[in-house]
Amino acid sequence: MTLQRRIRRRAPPQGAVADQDTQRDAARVIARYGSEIDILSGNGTPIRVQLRRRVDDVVCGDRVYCEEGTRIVAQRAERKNQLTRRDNFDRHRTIAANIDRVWVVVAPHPEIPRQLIDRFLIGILNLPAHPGLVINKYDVIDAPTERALETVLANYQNLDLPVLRVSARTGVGLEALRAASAGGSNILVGPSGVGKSSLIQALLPQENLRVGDLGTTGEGRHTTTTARWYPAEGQAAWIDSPGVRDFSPEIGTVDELARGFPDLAEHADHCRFRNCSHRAEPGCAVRAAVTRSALPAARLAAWLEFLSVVEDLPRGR
Ligand SMILES: Nc1nc2c(ncn2[C@@H]2O[C@H](COP(=O)(O)OP(=O)(O)O)[C@@H](O)[C@H]2O)c(=O)[nH]1
Ligand SMILES: [Mg+2]
Ligand SMILES: [Zn+2]
Repeated sequence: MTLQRRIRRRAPPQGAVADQDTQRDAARVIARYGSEIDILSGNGTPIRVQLRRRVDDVVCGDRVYCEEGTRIVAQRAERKNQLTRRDNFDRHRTIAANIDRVWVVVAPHPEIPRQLIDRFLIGILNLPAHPGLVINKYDVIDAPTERALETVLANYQNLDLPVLRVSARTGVGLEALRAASAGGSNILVGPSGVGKSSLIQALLPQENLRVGDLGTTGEGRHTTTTARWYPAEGQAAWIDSPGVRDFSPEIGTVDELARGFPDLAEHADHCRFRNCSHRAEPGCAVRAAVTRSALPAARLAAWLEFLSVVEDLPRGR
């Protein structure tokens, strides 16, 4: 699937939605299963309730109200934001809503999916939400892999991007991850098999997550199929999500693209032309920054790749 097809404009919001100030006694949606959802009850146990077609746009992380004395959802509270991806049939799938931080989880083997990281960054900064990078399976990294990893990570040094090197297996780095997650909702995204579910399991031993190898035969695959909300201490929450091989940010304009490149924007303020594309214009401060090694060349390359895609999008809706 081409990148062009994968970057699209945002779908309009829909559904029966309550505005912010009536949200007080709404219940958190833990997970969605077809026309039913699990919500978090007052004592922390899940309750299965029914959706109606009129209030169908409900996902993990949403807040909903039930009809008085029933287990039927009457209304969904307004969302702060939502993370959406395109499925194999090119349909928009909202993965989760009301997200404060998005942690892109990767493993050092077979290799760091750098394009996936770039794409997620653009999407996350446009939600908007705080991005973070988690390098899991640090217990099995060898010296050459670590050197290759550090080369990739150096590209992101000018971003306000926490990078945590962790191991769900040995517990290394988990306290740093827990500390960085405090007081908000945190979703783990990334490819299958990198250890997203294992990380939440290690952080919340009282929970019982589906963890397992891809391609395990016999028993079937113990992988995550729908996003799930896990409340944690101190008003924090973790959201486990199904693995994605690819992700395309839902952006349609150059301004939205620029939001995904704050490290370029810092220099772009000094370009001679206000709408400089940083391709070949004279007086381009972004290219000058690359020349004097103040900006990694890979970041400019990533910008230019996405820019041609956004410029080729059809105008208007
Ligand atoms: N060596 C090692 N293996 C891990 C680590 N975290 C997870 N795994 C293994 O990686 C596989 C996939 O883990 P899982 O949590 O299901 O990945 P997910 O698809 O991202 O949710 C499982 O076999 C885990 O035991 C880690 O830190 N180190
Ligand atoms: Mg999983
Ligand atoms: Zn420029």
